[in-house]
Amino acid sequence: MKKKYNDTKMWFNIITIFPEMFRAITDYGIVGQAIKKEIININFFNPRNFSKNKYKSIDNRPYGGGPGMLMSVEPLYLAIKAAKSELKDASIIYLSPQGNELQQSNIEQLIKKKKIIFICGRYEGIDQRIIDYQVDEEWSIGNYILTGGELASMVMIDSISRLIPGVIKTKKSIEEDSFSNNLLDYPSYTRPKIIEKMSVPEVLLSGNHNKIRIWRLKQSLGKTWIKRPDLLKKKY
Ligand code: 4F9
Repeated sequence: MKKKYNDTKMWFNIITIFPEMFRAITDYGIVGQAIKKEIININFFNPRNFSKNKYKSIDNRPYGGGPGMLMSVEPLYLAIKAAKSELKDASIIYLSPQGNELQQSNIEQLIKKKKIIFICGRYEGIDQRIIDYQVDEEWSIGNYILTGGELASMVMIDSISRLIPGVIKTKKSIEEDSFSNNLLDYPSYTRPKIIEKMSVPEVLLSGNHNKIRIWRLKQSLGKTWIKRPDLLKKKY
């Protein structure tokens, strides 16, 4: 089937032995809607379907010994080949604790790629030759270990997807995000004015938009100063 490419559409091919896990993002919320609207396209390539041995095994022992197993090279390699042939010129991303730690600014760059193949490792990881010869970028979502790369890929897809034009309705809500200005969010309130004796800051009810803007900036600066002084260093 011929696929139409356009400027804003984002294509993700995912190499995983657990494609069903991705229902957590494909079947719900904003990413789910964007897939329905065909702003985002996600396809899966399961190494198990490329395993040539009798038991369809997809793990193997590491050379040199040691605990645990690695993903088998051949099924993984064939899955990558299939994913590449369906998505020409895609960047190949591998999620692991060895990668650079992802920042919002990196996500803003990644959205420009339009076509991304994610390799989700399981067990103790993947053969170094795949990383050396196939992978373009290796990223970490934080300094902790997961049971596999699927959740990390979903985190990346989720944060990339919300920046695609048409996925989130108002551009303003993206521009005002924490981190896009290196400040934490100001506190927000909605109706009613008072609940169980807890009230809304008076200034927000004043209708004075300039005063409100200054109050919000002060709140953002104060909160960032106390909770994330590292972000202020980046700003100035
Ligand atoms: C991937 C951890 C990205 C942090 C992949 C086990 C991972 C990970 N960021 N942990 N497999």
